[in-house]
Amino acid sequence: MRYVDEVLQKVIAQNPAQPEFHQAVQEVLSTLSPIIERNEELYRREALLERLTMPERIVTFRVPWVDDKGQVQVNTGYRVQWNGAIGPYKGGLRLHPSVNVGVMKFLAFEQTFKNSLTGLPMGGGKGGSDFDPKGKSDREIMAFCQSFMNELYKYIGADTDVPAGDIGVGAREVGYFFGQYRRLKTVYEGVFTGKGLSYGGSLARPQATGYGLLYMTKEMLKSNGVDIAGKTVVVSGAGNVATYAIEKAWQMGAKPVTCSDSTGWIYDPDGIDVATLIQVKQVQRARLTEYAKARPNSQYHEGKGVWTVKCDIALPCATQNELLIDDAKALVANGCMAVCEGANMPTTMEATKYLQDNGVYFVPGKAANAGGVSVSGLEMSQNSERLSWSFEEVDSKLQDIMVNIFHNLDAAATEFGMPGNYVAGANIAGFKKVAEAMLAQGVI
Ligand code: NDP
Ligand code: 2IT
Repeated sequence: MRYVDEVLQKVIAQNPAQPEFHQAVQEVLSTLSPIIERNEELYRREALLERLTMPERIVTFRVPWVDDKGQVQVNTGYRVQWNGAIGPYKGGLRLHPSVNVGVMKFLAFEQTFKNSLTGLPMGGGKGGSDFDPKGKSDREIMAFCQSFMNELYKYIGADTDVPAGDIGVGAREVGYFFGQYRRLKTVYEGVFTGKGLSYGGSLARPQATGYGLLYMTKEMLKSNGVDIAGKTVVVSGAGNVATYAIEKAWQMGAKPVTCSDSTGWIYDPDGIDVATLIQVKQVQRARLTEYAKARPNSQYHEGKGVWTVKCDIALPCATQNELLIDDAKALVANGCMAVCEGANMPTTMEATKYLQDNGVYFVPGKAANAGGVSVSGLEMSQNSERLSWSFEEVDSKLQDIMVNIFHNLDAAATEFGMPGNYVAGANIAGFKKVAEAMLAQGVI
């Protein structure tokens, strides 16, 4: 049996009831064969894939907090430190009721390859909790964040593990986490990224994932002879990634016409208005029904549906497994030419294969959404030298990083006999650096 298949079987057997984790490992291993086969004996002897598919450490902890009625609530907290071979663990914290250990593991595993692709010295990690921030007061959010940090502070630090935002964690939550860390440790250090500008944050970090997604999309299309200007774009999500993807799509002369949240979606024939979206989701923290009220030409629909809208480019920016096989069929039938993932693993393997088989350019999240963690890496650099760079400087470095990632994965796909397969290219290019560092460091 092929080494990659043996390891996948072990992963599935040893990690029961973790379907998202199995999916992430399968997606990576199924494309690594060409590079594994070049060094199979060495990799087997070193148990390289067994080590790469197992976290260095998982911390699981209790998070008790008091709600506004005086009732004690209890959530589970996690930090998964996947692989530190190329730098301190780095990755976001997610607050969402769907969080469990399998979801955390898939995200930390993906993050390891993503961070490698950025070219910056960051290992892979992820964390979070099954806490649901929806409908909570500011005080309840703070109480939760402080309690979470009362345990997490022991395991993180500027040179060990540097968390950031993800679903349900934005500037407000990062502020509460950072404040509690500083209080407990009596140290002022760059232990978090995505911080506010007044306490060590980087300009352009809020925009970085969405902007980076569009820089990647534009470069990928350009290398295939296509201009992004004038293209119709459908976007899912209405949070950090979606909002700034929509903004940058406009700036590139494309027209983003949809967005969505966990209850419904918007089709705006005039294009999504970024100011209204920010007002509704970031300021009011309201449902998208409020967007429709403010923009009478737009249509609000309950449930899922953005992938049924005719488009040239689709950008899933909400959550995992939100683009299924029927969605892929609808996109192909409507003439969609490119899918670039803003979210982590939003497309199922079956849908990905269908898109690729039907000639749709497909860039996986670990490459396409790497702009966020890249600017996190730049925030760490600024914190280390105790300086702040201008928006233009950060943004220009972000553009260079995204363009480089594309050309690296494109070259890797070609070198290993799968030209145009950006999934394989991203996995191989991300794997190379981590594998080399692990082998160099011995049996760790
Ligand atoms: P936000 O919390 O800012 O926004 C998430 C959006 O997706 C919201 O509109 C939310 O709806 C919707 N959503 C979340 N979960 C679900 C679900 N289960 N079903 C339907 N809709 C859902 O998160 P981000 O924008 O930061 O993250 C979005 C994706 O991008 C995630 O996959 C994340 O891992 C990934 N990512 C984020 C990066 C970052 O820097 N923030 C970097 C790289 C990747 P509602 O408004 O109703 O909650
Ligand atoms: O999935 C991701 O890359 C993020 N949520 C951002 C991680 C980071 O450390 O900036």
